Amino acid sequence: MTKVLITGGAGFIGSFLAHKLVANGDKVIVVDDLSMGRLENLTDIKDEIVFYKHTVCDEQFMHDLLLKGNFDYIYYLAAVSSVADSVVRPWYTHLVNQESVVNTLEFIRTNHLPIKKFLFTSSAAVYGNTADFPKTENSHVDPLTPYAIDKYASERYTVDYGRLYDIPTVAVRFFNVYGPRQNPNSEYSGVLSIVTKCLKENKPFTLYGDGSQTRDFIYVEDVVDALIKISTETDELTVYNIANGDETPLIDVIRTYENIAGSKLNIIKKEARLGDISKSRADVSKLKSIGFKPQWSLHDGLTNYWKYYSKN
Ligand code: UD2
Repeated sequence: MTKVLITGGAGFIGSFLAHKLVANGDKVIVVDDLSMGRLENLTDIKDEIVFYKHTVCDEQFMHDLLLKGNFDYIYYLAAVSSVADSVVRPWYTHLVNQESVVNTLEFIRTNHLPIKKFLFTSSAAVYGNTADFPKTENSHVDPLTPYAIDKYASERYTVDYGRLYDIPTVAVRFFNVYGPRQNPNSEYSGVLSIVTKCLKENKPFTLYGDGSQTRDFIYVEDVVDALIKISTETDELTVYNIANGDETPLIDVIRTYENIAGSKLNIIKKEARLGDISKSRADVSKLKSIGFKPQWSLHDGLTNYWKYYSKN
């Protein structure tokens, strides 16, 4: 039986990945300190997985787990995913977002652990505000925050450990992932999680800027398919963008969502956020070249999201 470790497996994307791998018949082990993730995200599969409430920063714990685990695949999603938090607590977030990653890679190297793949999850944040458009994996990077710097460094370490020490590694850069279970509780949460909450609870939504800013939104189930494909069907030691490859103005997404929900969002307009990117789109040719095709249109993804949120 294939054994899989998911760090951050109680989070938004990690919990979807855990569900999918359990459904595929894999043995899934989740490590999550529940700082961002929630145990409820794993309720449906709680009897089928092994769950450790633990930080990935605890070296001894991670070493014991890696040594005893005999993992085939390691999906590294544990992170402090808030950019704003990384600006407030750069040292702490650095320990989680970079040091824990290198520590894990180093343990795999020095103990010759026979893994099939180590996959690290990075972010489109590494591109910063560079002019290249759309973003290919070879576009310039300009990581502007501790979060982006750590993500960039960790993806380089990941690919480099692969090249230097012959470990099967790969890294991915997420664009704007949306879907059920995304935590809407901070003003820096994914915009669609905030829109969903405001629609549902009839609360005012603050629109920063005029809504013409574009984003490349991808539904979480497509992200999970991409992750599994990248880890199981490629050997290239490289980085992949994970996105749809389309850009949609935020205001259009909001209008579509209002139609689906059958109610109007109460929009309050404010100045654009400092440093907000006006256009974002990924070039996904590399991901497509390994046979990935997104299955969820924005309309279908939002419809499913709304259905889920209306039930829960
Ligand atoms: C995403 C990532 C961020 C970083 C960045 C790099 C998420 C949640 N954030 O930021 O971590 O990687 O990409 O480029 O994935 N907005 C509103 N009202 C709100 C919230 C957001 O108008 O209440 C706007 C926001 O100003 C932006 C757009 O919605 O123009 C998308 O915001 P976001 O925080 O979901 O994602 P983004 O792309 O800014």
